[in-house]
Amino acid sequence: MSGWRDCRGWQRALTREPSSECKTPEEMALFELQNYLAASGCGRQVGIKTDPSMDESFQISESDGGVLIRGGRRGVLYGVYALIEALELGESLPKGVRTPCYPLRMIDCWDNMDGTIERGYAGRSIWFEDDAFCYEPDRIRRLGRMLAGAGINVLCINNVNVHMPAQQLPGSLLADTAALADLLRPFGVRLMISIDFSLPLQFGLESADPLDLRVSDFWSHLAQNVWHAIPDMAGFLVKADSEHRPGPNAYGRTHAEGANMLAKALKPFGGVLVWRAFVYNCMQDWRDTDTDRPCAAYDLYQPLDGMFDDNVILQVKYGPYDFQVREPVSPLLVGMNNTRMGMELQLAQEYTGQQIDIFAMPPMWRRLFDEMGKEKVSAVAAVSNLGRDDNWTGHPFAMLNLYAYGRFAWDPDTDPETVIRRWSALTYGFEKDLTDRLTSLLMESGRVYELYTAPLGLNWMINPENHYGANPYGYEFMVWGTYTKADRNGVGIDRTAKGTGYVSQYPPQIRHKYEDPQTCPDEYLLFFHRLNYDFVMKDGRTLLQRIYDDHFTGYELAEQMAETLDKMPFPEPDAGVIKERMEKQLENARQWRDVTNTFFYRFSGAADAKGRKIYS
Ligand code: GCW
Repeated sequence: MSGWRDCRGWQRALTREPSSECKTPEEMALFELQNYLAASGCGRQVGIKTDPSMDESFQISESDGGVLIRGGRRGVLYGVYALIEALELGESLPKGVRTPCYPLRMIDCWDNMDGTIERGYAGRSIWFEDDAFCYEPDRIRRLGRMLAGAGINVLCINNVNVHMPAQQLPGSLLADTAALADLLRPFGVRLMISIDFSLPLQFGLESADPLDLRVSDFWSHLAQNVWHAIPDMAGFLVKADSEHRPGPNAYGRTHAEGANMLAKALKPFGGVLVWRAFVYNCMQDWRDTDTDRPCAAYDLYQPLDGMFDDNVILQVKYGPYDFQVREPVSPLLVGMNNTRMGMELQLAQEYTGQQIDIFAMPPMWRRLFDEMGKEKVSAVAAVSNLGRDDNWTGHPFAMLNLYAYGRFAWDPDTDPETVIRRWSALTYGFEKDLTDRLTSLLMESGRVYELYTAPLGLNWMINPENHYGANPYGYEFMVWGTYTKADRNGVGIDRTAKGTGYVSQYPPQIRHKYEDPQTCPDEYLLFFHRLNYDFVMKDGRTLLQRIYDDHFTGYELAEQMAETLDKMPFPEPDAGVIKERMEKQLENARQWRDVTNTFFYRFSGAADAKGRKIYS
């Protein structure tokens, strides 16, 4: 990837680096506008008018050949980016007042201070190295432009599994965080940090009990320091009692007590406390059939509905497991009516191809928002797919997911195809038919990946260490509560009332759809049901034949994707990377197809009805 310096991708039209002179989003808005108008020679008269009461909203109006962008302090910057996109795409200008649906549109980075990124697939951290902050300010400004251009306004800079030299938190670490916040402020991006619930212990307190006054004083004092250094800090993010992280349970306290204590410390400064709901028994004995991991979060949090302070956001992963290719929306996201909720998505392709295999996420998000109802949450977050690689995301197409996430965060009614087409056109500027072809390839990409990896809701048949590659029994006897229970007769877990009862966590209209295998969508069939291989599916095929067919089809479609991409005139360096990764994807898909089909063939003893090769 030599010679490839922070390629501009969908922001190609912005030819000049964002200026270090701009200190506010209003100044940046003016700079970006002039930058664009000069470079594009578009000759339009464009004015900007700030109306602070509009905050993040903007309105673009046209009169007598002139254009006026009216908006709040941050709104005008969003307005400028919206104008530039419309002009670049040859679209008519956005009409009416545009306001983001969710006030908190977050990116959560799992960056560690040693420079590594947990589940990162695009190189090292952009701002950490050797246990310290380390970055080029220019690159941070480019990042700010990218986030603001996508409409994202909060960046959580460190891993929820906190590995920070805590002692420095009130000192040098804070000064450095403040310097980073200064660089991102002109883009309307505020920072958040992940904190360790047991931090008081590291400062010599004997306990981190949330009901101990010394503990709450400690946090209040820390919050004072943080907001003194960074007055517009967005808040703290916490992973507690989850995968061996410390939390309130150690002191016999509930998660509401733990979260509220922290929230109270942040309240005077307007900060939010984002509390993750990724809590389950990660030391399960696989012999224990009474425990079903997807039930865990709802069982724990639903009884606490209404008990969280109003500056707490309960952040829930989109599905009840963990970012699998296909999970139904978490019942917690539909079942908490008196708590501020946030949905957590994952741009990092941990289980979706690791930025090697192509996986465009907008169709998945469309489905999730439709299943959940956009009004159920008041915030969205997404685990970052960014890193120090020169193109930011490893695979150039992975940038689509960041861009599209921002669009969904502004408007959860976003149409997946439209957002993919816009990104494709902005990034590559192909003729219409090529853009159409790229758009439909990307639209299908998630489905293709699903077919050769995990069709019909068959999750977790992967390598446990790195979460990449076929390994049907990889998770079967582990402590993680992740089982498919394949045997010679069938596969899947019965999550109906007769089984683990998970389906009962949904309201009736959703429950009824899933609890009967005849009405349950095929994509979720083995998530909700345990079925024999000779079960007859809606299309008349047996379950086993569908498993075989889906894997064969997935591979064939991946081959077709490779052919289509080969004929597309991507510029270098994208062309080389796309080709090299597609080759790996094909290798991966072939392995996945054959390993999985052989696995089920060995158990069932039944050959493929179409006589295709299944290795014995
Ligand atoms: O599935 C797991 C990931 C961990 C991650 C965890 C979480 C940050 O494999 O790497 O830890 O989810 O979301 O907390």
